[in-house]
Amino acid sequence: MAIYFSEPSRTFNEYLLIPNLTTKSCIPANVTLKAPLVKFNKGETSPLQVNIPFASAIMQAVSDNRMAVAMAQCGGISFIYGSQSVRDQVVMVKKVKNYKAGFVVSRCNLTPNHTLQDVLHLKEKTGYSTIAVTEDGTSTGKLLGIVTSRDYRLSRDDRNKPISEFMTPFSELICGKIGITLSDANDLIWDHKLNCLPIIDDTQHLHYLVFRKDYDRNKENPNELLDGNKSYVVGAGINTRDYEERVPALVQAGVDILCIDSSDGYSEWQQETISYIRKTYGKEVKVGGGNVVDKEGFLFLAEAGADFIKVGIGGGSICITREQKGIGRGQASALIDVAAARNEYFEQTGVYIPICSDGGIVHDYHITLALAMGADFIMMGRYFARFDESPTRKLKVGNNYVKEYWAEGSNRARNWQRYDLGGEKGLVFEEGVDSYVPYAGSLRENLANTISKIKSTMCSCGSLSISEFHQKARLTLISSTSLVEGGAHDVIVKDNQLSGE
Ligand code: RVP
Repeated sequence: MAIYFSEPSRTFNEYLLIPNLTTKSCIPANVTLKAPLVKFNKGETSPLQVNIPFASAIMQAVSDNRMAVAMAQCGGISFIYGSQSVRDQVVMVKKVKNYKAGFVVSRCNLTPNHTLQDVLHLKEKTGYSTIAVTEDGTSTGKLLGIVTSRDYRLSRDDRNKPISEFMTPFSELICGKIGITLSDANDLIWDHKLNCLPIIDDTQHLHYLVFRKDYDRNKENPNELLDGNKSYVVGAGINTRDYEERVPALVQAGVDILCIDSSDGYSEWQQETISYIRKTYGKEVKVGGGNVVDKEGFLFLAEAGADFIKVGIGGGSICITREQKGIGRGQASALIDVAAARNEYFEQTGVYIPICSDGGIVHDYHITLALAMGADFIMMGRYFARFDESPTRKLKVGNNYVKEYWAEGSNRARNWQRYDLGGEKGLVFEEGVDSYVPYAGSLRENLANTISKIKSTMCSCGSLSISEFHQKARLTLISSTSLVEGGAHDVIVKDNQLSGE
């Protein structure tokens, strides 16, 4: 007879945290979000850690080299998508590992139709005074000019004056071509007495800005995640088909960690892939497995030798696996079970295997709940797809800006290896959709906001680190009526001030 789980599958929305005593030293500034990425023995620390517990999803629409650099600068990690040729994936990994500090993606961007008032707003919001003027107002749009505080006089200029009337136009700019070295870029800056050198490609699209002052990298990115050679740390997705070709190429390119990307990781295919890596590289090459949703799946991958284990089936925002195949589990229940299995395994073996909660994060507080439930780090797709740094197009739909976001199991990505169960090659039916997500601006600003919410909740729960949070968190299931009570209710909310994250 079939086995029935006695508890229903629960989602993050069904839980809330109960505060613990907040001591006076328990302030956000004292909270660390450092988290282990790979397994380690009791009493030791993980050989690979993240400074913030965030990983960007192994997806075409999320994790390319640009996202990976931005994530590492903020202290997290990207897993560059594997649903591309080995060669292309290697190029992306190399771009991250060879990324030259000093080349920054423009943080302040407007279009020529914006006004002086917009310039002043942006300056006040970000603290930066150099603004790239691009055709579409993005950091990678066609460069049309630059605005600095030297281009306007507040005492004289009308605030409604369009940027096109006072910017330094492209025709008067000195630019560097993509591929230029930092030292050549600095020479140009000195020779032409510039403050900032835009780096463009053959189609005049902006890639980076290089600033005159040799800026203090550490101050700019206090959390950045670097390897022993001071290159950014990056991960990559692999599959259970072409690993004998893909893994050596990625290792050669300097990848720091691999993750087998699959919707269902409780399989002999994953065991075989991990075993190949162990036989070829011993413990040197780190590899995560998944996804699983219960103790059995966890133990199988733990025994197979996975360095971390990813949790979640069917909870992704673009995922229709549950509808198509009828498999999956509410993300909260999956995580709670796997975390318990991880803790039991740790007690029995002395080996701590980090778990990653993958998919289904809708609100920032869901991240905090996932950490409370035992996740070491959180993988997200939708969250990151919304930012400038994701690889997809930004479009205007109606009155709103959106970014494209498509599933790996959609016809668009055709990542059939992710859903492979042996046998014939190819995507037989879709397990995901092609969609838009609301455009949300820059990764850095949004992450800072999310992180401050997480730290604040951790303080309310009396926890200064994720491991302390794992021990101390107290959670309650909520009823559907208390869910209503949790939002603004019985008032008329002005404008859309509570649109949230
Ligand atoms: P979300 O953050 O909710 O957008 O979910 C992202 C996750 O969804 C990915 O990390 C991956 O595990 C899963 N995914 C990606 N494609 C598909 C699919 O086609 N079903 N699912």
